[in-house]
Amino acid sequence: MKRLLPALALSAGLACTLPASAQFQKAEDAIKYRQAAYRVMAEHFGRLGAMANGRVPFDAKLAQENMAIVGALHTLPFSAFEPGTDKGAPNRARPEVWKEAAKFKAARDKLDGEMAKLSDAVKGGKLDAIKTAFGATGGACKGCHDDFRAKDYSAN
Ligand code: ASC
Repeated sequence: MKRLLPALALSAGLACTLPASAQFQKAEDAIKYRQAAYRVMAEHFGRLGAMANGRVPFDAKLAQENMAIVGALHTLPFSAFEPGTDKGAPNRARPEVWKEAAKFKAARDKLDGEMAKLSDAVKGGKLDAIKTAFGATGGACKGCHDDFRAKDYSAN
């Protein structure tokens, strides 16, 4: 018990510095997490796009590998837009992410739906269907960027 008490006091102290629902230690961690997820996703979405747009030859296996990564990553950033994570590190999230939470959720749902269709198309292995679904998914990315992403990074 003697050894447990300081540990309890320490964890209680730490808990006080965090918002109630925090999964991240600090806002900076959430910001870096979502930026990292977007960065890796963009890389693999881009590789898929290179095939969809004919810049590189279509390779069904490679398309599936890239899609698996994009499919896993695209939900991750949304766990990291907790209230209070507008500041903490330079970022481009506009205040509307939190002020218009229902609209942001709708944009996320739109992305989820288009991603599911893209995943089906990639599994189907037909380049025409992949092209169409890729375009629609890119449109969902862009729609959210237009409404919720600032042109410039915040200072902090
Ligand atoms: C990408 C990428 C995005 C989206 C967006 C679609 O490849 O990095 O953010 O597609 O540009 O409009």
